[in-house]
Amino acid sequence: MNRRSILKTVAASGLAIAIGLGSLVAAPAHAQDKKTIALIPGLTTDAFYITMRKGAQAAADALGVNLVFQGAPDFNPVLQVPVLDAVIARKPDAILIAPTDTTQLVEPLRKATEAGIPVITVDTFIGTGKYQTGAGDADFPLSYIASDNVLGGRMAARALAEAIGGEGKVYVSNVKPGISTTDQREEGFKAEMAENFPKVTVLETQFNDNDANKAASQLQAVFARNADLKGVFGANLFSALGAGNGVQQAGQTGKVRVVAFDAPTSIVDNINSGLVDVAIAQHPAEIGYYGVVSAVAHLTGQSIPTAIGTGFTVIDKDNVGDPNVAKYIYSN
Ligand code: T6T
Repeated sequence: MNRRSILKTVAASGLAIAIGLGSLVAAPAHAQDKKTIALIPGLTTDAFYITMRKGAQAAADALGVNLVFQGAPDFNPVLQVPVLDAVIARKPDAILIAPTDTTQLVEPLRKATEAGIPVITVDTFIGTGKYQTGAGDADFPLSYIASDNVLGGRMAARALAEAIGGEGKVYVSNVKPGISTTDQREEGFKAEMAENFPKVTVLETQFNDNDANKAASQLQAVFARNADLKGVFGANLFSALGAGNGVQQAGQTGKVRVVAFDAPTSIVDNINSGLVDVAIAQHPAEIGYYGVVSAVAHLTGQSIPTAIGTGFTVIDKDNVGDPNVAKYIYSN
């Protein structure tokens, strides 16, 4: 191969990686002007955010920027705000954050913008999630990168309705009101049931504060009040884990059907044993990857989309063994 065709081949393979990165894949930054991007997760010990961090780190390595990962041990705005303040004080070049409350993070994040630090929200949003519109007082983040959570809730409703034969009592095991993602999943779930499954009764939502043990006790309490309970939708990792454990502890595996949002490693056993019918895996690594790419694009003078949607993979007993599906199971 002559020099020109080698260059062409290199350029072509580079193109696939660089789609959307524009000039960002050019020369790596010099050590002293290496940009630093901070990623603040909803909480540090959740496999969803651990997987997001891996995607973010992959992009940071590819683009020659530093990634700092700093968060609180629980999904709680009271704990997240001091972490955010500490990150702002270190003056990173950009902040990626999963805000733990749609309203309580607005003013703390405004401080970042006022300090000249661009903000992108990942996974969750503040305000309405419609950014850079000139409307409302929470549209200042540059971009929102996440799953379509209303759609995810609708997908969960269809899966659960199918599992229970289109009729009977179900409920949503959820974290707490005020979190954009889980609020939207519940909204989508209820809308889908109301529109397309009139024989399904959705009981009152049980809020577990992201505590799987509480979600398990709540399942048993709901079952004690409703012996004809047919199913439960666990609206995030801990809600689903706990609701599934509750079903197992009540001796109802396969009788009270479970649809889980998120895909921790334990989901494989839970699907294989029949405890969980369907898990809707988000693509957190994609969220992290595009978060860093977008931040670097902005920092190098490119315009960026105000919203980027990432995908889902629906996992059930028929495909859980397929490596192309299993790769979406979250890292620990
Ligand atoms: O479901 C994810 C995330 O999307 C949500 O905002 C909070 O809970 C998780 O992190 C799972 O625990």
